[in-house]
Amino acid sequence: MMSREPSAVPPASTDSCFSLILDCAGKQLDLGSPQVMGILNLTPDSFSDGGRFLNPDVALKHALHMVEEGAAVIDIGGESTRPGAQPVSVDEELDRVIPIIERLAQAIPVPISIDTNKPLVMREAVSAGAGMINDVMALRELGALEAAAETTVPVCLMHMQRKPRTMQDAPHYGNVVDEVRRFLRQRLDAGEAAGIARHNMIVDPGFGFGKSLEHNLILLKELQALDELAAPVLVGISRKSMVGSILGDLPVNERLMGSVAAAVVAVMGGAAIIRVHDVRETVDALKVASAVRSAI
Ligand code: 9MG
Repeated sequence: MMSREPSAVPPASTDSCFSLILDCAGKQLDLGSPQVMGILNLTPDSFSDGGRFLNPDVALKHALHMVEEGAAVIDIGGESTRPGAQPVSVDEELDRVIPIIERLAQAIPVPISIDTNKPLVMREAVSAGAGMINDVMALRELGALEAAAETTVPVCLMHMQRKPRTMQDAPHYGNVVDEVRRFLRQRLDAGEAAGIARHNMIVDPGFGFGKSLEHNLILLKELQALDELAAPVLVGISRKSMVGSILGDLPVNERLMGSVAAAVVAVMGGAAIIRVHDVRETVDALKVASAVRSAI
């Protein structure tokens, strides 16, 4: 079992209206200060790191490295959600993620999050040791609400217009902030009605999921509008095309600085969890942002 040095991140403002410590199947995720979620894609076709972690030993080594760098939670996915991605069968997804979750759950002190929208994958992943569900479909698949409620682990509900294959075909909103907030409120209500504790739900505006660059920028600028939902906010911008576009169409492997800048802006806007590929750089930047945010 790895040990982790206590985080030196100063506590964020104490006016949060959500539970600061999430119980992730026995492992804790302390949201008293902004935390970093490290990405582990076990897919051949993810936009940034597709194919890099198909070898289980390489995947485990990378996860351990992210924990050493300060990741407070590791998000494991077996199906790409990039625009145009092809769907994966339940069996294929289970084959990709379950063996890694079983091994990793024993090896790291931080929670594992399962990135899936499939009810069976949610159940099996939590049985294998995952302590959080990250669903880009916000539990809209048939049976997902019930599966998530049964597991009793925290769930991240993300906004997406349409589905990954078509979401970037001319996305349109009247008022993107109002519509995203209304959607997330409705999914929180649906989760609660299905038996998920309110304090166990996280919300995510879904940067890049059915949104133009302008929609993403407005959402990031107005992130605080989600405070009304009284739930921790998770933000995923790492290496996404919005960063590449702002920086003059930079390729994926040159988006580190832009991604870190966006993470800082998100934390200043109240984000509690930042989902990233580059853990160490983001952890350092968030320590600075968090110190400024909590200054009195
Ligand atoms: C799986 N995945 C890819 N991008 C994401 C994002 O922005 N948020 C969440 N919650 N998951 C994401």
